[in-house]
Amino acid sequence: MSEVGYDPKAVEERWQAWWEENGTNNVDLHAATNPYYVLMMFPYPSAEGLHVGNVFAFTGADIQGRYRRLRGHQVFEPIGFDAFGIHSENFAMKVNRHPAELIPSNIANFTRQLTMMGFMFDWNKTVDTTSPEYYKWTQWVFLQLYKAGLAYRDTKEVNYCPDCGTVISDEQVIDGKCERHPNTLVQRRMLPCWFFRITEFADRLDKNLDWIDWSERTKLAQKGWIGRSTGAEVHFAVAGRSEKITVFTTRPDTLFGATFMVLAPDHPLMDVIASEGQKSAVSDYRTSIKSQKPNTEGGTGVSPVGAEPAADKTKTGVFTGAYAINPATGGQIPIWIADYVLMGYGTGAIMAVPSGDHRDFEFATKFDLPVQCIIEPIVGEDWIEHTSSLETVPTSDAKDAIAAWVSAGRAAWSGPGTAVNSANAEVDLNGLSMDEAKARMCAWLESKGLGRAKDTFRLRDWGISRQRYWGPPIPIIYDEEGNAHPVPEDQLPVELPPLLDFRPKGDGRGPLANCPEWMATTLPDGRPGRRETDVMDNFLDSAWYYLRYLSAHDDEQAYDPELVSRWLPVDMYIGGNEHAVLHLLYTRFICMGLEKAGALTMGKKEGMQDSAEPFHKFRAHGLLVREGSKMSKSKGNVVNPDALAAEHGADTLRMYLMFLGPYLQGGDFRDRDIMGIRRFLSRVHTWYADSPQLAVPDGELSNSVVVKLHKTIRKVGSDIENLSYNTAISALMELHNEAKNAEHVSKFLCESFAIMLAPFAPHLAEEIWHTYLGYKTSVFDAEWPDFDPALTVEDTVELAVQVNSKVRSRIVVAREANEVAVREAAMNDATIAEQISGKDIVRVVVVPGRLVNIIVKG
Ligand code: ANZ
Ligand code: ZN
Repeated sequence: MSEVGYDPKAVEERWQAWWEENGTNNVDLHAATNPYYVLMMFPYPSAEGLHVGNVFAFTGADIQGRYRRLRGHQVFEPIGFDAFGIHSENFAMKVNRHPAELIPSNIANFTRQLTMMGFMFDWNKTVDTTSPEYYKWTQWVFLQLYKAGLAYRDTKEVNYCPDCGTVISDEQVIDGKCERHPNTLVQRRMLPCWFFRITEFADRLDKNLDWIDWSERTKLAQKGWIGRSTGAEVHFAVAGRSEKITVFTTRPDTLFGATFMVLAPDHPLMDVIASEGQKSAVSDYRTSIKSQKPNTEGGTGVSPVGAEPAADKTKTGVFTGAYAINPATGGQIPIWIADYVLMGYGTGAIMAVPSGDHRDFEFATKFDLPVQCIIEPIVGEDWIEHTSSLETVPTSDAKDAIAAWVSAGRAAWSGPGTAVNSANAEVDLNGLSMDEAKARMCAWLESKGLGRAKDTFRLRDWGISRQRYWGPPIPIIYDEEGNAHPVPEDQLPVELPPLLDFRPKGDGRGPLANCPEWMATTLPDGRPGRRETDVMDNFLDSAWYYLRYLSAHDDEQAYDPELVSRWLPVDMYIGGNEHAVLHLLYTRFICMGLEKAGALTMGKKEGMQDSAEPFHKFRAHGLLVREGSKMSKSKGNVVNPDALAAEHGADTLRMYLMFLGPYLQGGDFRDRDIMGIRRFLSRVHTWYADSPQLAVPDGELSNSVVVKLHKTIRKVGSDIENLSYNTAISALMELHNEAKNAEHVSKFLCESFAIMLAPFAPHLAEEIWHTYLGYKTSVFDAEWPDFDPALTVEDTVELAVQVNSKVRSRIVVAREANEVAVREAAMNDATIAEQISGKDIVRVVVVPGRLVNIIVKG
């Protein structure tokens, strides 16, 4: 097979220049009548340049954009740079340069590489989050949320990474360690910080995941993070006092079995209710907990949200000397304090039901507290998962033993069962199933004002303060009393001063705090003021960038409402699942917040049940691995796309990456396989160079080629829509094999193949379109070919078509096609249509599976 003529470098340079000259990729946002917004997670422009993993992700998104365009949409496919943040800042410190100095050359390098790969980006609408023209509006977003009551400052326990020298968000803590410093335990520090009230939307953020068209694994991760618990809030009176203790429980059905209460060590009521005799024991216990090293792995410090203290840990706690009244039994129950109850979850207080909850059972066992059985277990095969007991349960006769042990208070049971010992004069749960008992208990509590059904979420407010330099300053000014005032919108941006020493000092204050000239300012009312010195979390920059793309150079507004309602929600968003609970949750919150502030109204899209959801569809792409392990810098197995593109061409690299495996699952990068794609594209090129002289009218193609072509059109279209690129490429290869061995080709075949190749190998397709198929306009202004459904059914038969009993043509139809369909197919056949045109049809005879005979007159 000769490679004569295929010079990827020349082809790619030619068409990239042509696209730029002709503005092929630029869309008129205001004029679009059939808009399609395809978005990919924009990159952080690192000094190392584009990673082949980025190329993998972007190619998959670019195929969507190019395909939709061929389907008649005006496609907006923007790109930008997420250049603020610790990552850039740490790198700058490492190489002893200023980040502001490094970013422009990194962006220039990324731009070169992205252009080289032939993505359909509209370069007129690109953004750089570190430019004042961009972050002016990031600060504006903050102010909108502030006005809507969604931004607040609070001094609470936050996650502090000593190596980062800053507070980080809950989402950036992985198993108690910093996501950037996997060996560094995150500390819990009391610091004044700014928060976004994401918890206000917890219910909505969770519920929308039930219908939104996103990758399942992304939705699952987000649901887990939001962490809805369905249960009830119950109020307990404190004996002899006016205070009430409210608990959150997922098991209101077990209220009759609540034999004590436990409060978190830092529960605010603790100082009030502890009895004189127990005050010092309580305070000693609290001190002992505080002094323990902050740790989230079974230690006794306060854990970040989501981290449960290890189950096998021996329980500690002390009696407060106070008693509460169980509202169901009317009995007095002791109130304890223990660190297995966390202040940051629910209400920071629990009703302890040792017969139903293993942690409570362990605690009751250790401190000799009463256990009251309130459930008759339904013991199944999985009994062991639901049991915890004082003694070792014998496995032989366990099933029988369990029920007896639970009723004797020798074991706790968390599995299914029937309520027992659960009645008072007003409410009777006995004999009910767990769910029935929950509902009845909630109804009773509500009727008595003692509680209500309620859901609790693990999600906590988003801490956005960073005590670092490389981010947009939070637009707040303090007066001399320390009250916060928003910076007036017409004074934005609050520019980041060009600090030479931007290293964090680790004192809990940002580097801007060492810049008194910058801090000193004036309040709108003329009083002296002091600027906030924290900068905003990098995730805020990326939480609204898809809005800014639409108005990238608009000095008057963050985004144009008309464009927002025309283009949003984004039709297809593609990115990595590592952002499931960070970026993807924050963006959803930001849109809900901006909508609440009256600052955002998106358009309507089919199937969208919430007007503030920014992404109609989201698909998480897979990961690229190399020899079995994830490609990453630390493993030293990162592949540089420059060398590969230079050697084989961007089209080959694009197509190779898409051919590695299912796009949504990822694939293994093996360098040697790239030659297979290179040879394929060469053969395609040669075929076009040789074929046109063989072209015949469509009707004269052999049937097997026709069927193959129509099946391929159907398959490639639906595969692209399902992001199944590897199978689409296989289908193109098969079609090409069949076509190149065929005696003849037709115009429709040659054009269809070029169009179908175009999303994958845009440069070569453009070359073919112009040089061999003779067009003067872009292949991307062509129309995706239509397939004939009758030709694509799997089980087909070939029928002879006769006109006045003479065979004139052959058609392929579905074996099960009915007479009407067969007749229609016969009449529509190009040859037959010509033969019978202008004649009277007397009769049509269909012999199933064999022939059609059309009798005509005249
Ligand atoms: C009584 C009860 C009886 C409970 C029973 C469980 C089983 P999830 O599913 O994680 O939401 N709880 C509530 N707040 C807590 C806190 N701040 N720290 C530690 N534990 C807390 O768990 C909810 C259950 O965990 C609640 O339901 C409560 O114990 C406990 F047979 O209440 B339960
Ligand atoms: Zn860190």
